Amino acid sequence: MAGAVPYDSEQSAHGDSASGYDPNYVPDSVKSFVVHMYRQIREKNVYEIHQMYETSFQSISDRFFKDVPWPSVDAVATYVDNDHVFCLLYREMWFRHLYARLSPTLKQRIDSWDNYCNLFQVVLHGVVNMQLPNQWLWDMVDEFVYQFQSFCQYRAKMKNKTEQEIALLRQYDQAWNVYGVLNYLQALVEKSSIIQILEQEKEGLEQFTATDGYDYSGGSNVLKVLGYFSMIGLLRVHCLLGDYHTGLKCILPIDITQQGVYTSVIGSHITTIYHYGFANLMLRKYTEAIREFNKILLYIFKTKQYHQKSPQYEQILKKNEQMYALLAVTLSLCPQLKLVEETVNSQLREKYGEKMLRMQRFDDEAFALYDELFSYACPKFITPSAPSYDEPLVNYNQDAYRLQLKLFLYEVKQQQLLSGIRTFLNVYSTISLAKLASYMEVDEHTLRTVLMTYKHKMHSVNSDGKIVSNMDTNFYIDDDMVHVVESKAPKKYGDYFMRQIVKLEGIMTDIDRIKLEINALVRHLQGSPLDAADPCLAAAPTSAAQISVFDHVVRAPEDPILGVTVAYNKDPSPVKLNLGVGAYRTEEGKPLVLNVVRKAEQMLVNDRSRVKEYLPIVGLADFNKLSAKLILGADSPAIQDNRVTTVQCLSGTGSLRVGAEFLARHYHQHTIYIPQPTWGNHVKIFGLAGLAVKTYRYYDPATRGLNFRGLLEDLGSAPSGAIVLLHACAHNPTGVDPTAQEWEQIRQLMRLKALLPFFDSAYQGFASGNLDADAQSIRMFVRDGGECLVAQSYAKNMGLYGERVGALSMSISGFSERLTVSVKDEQSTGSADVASRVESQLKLVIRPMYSNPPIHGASIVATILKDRAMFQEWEVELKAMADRIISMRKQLFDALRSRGTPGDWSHIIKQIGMFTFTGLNSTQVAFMTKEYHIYLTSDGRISMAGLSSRTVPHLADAIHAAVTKAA
Ligand code: KET
Repeated sequence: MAGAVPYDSEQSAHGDSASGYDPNYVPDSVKSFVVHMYRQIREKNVYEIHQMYETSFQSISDRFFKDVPWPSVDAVATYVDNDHVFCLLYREMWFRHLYARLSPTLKQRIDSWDNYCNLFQVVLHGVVNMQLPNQWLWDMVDEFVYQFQSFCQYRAKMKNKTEQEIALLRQYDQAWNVYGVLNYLQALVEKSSIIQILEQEKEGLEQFTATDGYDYSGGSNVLKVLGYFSMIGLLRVHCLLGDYHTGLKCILPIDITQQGVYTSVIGSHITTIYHYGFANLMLRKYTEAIREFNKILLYIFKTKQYHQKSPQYEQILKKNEQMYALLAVTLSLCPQLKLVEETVNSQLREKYGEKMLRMQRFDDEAFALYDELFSYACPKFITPSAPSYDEPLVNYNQDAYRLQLKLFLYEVKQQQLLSGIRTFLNVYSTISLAKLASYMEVDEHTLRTVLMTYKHKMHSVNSDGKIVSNMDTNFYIDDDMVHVVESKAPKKYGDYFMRQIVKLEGIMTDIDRIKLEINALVRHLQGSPLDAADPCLAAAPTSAAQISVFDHVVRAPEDPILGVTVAYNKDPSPVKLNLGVGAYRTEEGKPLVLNVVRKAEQMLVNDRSRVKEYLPIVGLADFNKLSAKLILGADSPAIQDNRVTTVQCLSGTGSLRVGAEFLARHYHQHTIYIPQPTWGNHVKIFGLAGLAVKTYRYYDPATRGLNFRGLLEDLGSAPSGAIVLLHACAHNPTGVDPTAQEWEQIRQLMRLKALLPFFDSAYQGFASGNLDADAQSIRMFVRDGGECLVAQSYAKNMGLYGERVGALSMSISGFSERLTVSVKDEQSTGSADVASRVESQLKLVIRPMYSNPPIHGASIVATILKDRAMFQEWEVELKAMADRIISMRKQLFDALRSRGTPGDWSHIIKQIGMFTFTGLNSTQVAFMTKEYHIYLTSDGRISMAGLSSRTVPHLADAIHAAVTKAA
């Protein structure tokens, strides 16, 4: 069926607050929500959709629809071109909200079923061409199963049903029928080919997990991901029906030991493991249950703080508690504590320590505890079939639960016999049957039976049909003796103790030596005659007569970039040419001080009021404000909302380092991904700050262009939250930048995976000659409202290399403020406050590093940025530098072509910014330096700014010779 649920008087009886509810009234915020959402869906902006779905929907619900439904779909349809699919999605959310906050009527339950049928039909017939966030797709499957379960519960409570309700139940007997539910889930699995996709992924033929199920080539992820989540839906439904074996079979295609798309959404992760663990517990596969409960509980323990604001938070906590209860139960039946990690163990002790002790006794009280914990933690079992409506109306909604409880307790009872055995087997290595029988107060025959039962009960069948053991202690009977064998090798403590002993001995020796030294010193100070034979005094390492205590220090190699200048300076040749460091030179080969810089300096010198006092720790306030504007744009909403904090640092390098130190202290993820290749200093800056540095593919030597696919794959498989270093423009050393469209895809991927962007902007204005154009990549990330770090340098674009002027800006997420304008007043101070707290911590990073930054360079920059005319003058000079570089590209390219140098040199023209990544290898570079006195970095990078019309022919000759003569 289509159209809205008629919200008639009978159905709106949800208490007083609903009495004024008009299903056709659409508040402005809802209007803008649906219009915006519809547009984002059409434009496939998954990140925005995700944000609206997670944040705006909740806040609008809280504000307007706390205890009434959202406006009817008919009322909003006009705002979204009556789009059929969008209306189905809207209704799905409409019902979900209704189920969560009110209690649905029978008619509404039936209508919701209809809506799911329509929605799944559309998806199954492949006419949905959109990209929806995994969170949403998961919620759909999750809610579908939940409503099914809720319907079964509702229907089973027959006692007070009205005649009208029973008539409806009879009439719509297909609604939420178990076969229909299973069929839809199964159809989604099959139609999506997800099982084949996951198979092929193992052979490297498919990319599903690495992209979190998203399709970056413009396709739709909806069917695939719904199919994927449906496997988990099936597991859950089969568990609700008590068919654990089939349930586990349904998720076999998902490798539960690895991260996967199911771990990309916390709800799906928890639901999967909860049911997986529970099914294993019921099938007596205790070790498997313990292992997975342990892992997920540890995961929740470590990450729950990040979900505090999520609408799922309560649910997460509840499942967490239930899984502790299940773990307590499982461990009591199978005491494999060594599978449990320390943190989880201590939580478990706190919650259930005492109960677990009592449960091990297997008396009536223990039995009651098993009952209690099972009942608290088990799924809401259902009876899937409809009752006979002609018989007396009784409630039977507890039947399924009682049956499962009975089965479980029956198993527990059987284990009772076995607990004694376990105790004795743990103590003895061999014991005679007679003795054991007497300890256990049974006859030998019974004991043999019990021992066999123990063996049997401690085994189970795994998914491949193989019998596996859950035993911690194993035994065999030889004649009349029971021999116990440890089934798992005990941990080797020997090594550990040996290492500790050696370490302690070392410490003792050190202490002895220190004692001797102090004694000698005391004697010395007391004026007692020096004992030349005293080994301590004689060897005092700082005494003048000795060789240096730093004698062991080895010579470090020169820096790969700055070392080129050192070598160049030593070369006496008149034709020598330095193309190593990225520093601008004029046509005459001279360093350039911009006119506008000279002017600003003159103004500063003339201003007698200027003093040389310390700057504040964060630097010059004006400079910081103007720098943020320059990079983020004067109209940046982030700046307007006061959620940007900027600190002056020592040029680009210092800004990167301060940012890195801050992240190492205050950010939960300590892995940073840097492009391969990148500016060589990045590895050291981030590594020394304590971050783990990994690379993502960036450059493809074959095409001398961007390896976009590799980049997406690598970022796609980065752990959620990882930091990613991005060159804002004019990538160093490759000169290859993503296109605007590629940037957009990178942004979407990063936002989805919550990867944290850290931009290095060392060349703003040098790529295109235009300051705004070169900042587009950054502004794209700031515009979406998410978090972002930027390190800015004025070394190149203002030619202030040696003045060390730069800035670190951090833009704090301001999502809620921007999208839910109507609820702004409730949240508006949040981000600005975070920004100021962040700044306070940045000060703690800077103060012990260099206290505060230098004043001169920042004053020059502030003077220029502040004054309109000077700013324009700077733009003209900057453009001239960029243009000269571009003309050098053309000249070099022409020169090589005219020489007929082998190879395609078009990349010289295509690449942008200060550098050309020539593709020359290190042998060819060495040849050029030796024979032609041309200095460049060994990776073949040349600084185009170091060239001039005069030196181009010399360089072209050198390259020609290197390519034709050197290997
Ligand atoms: N980031 C990048 C990408 C970069 O190329 C440089 C400098 C910097 C940051 C730092 O510059 P600062 O001077 O701290 O603002 N690169 C050139 C100079 C150098 O290596 O120090 C270069 O690659 O030649």
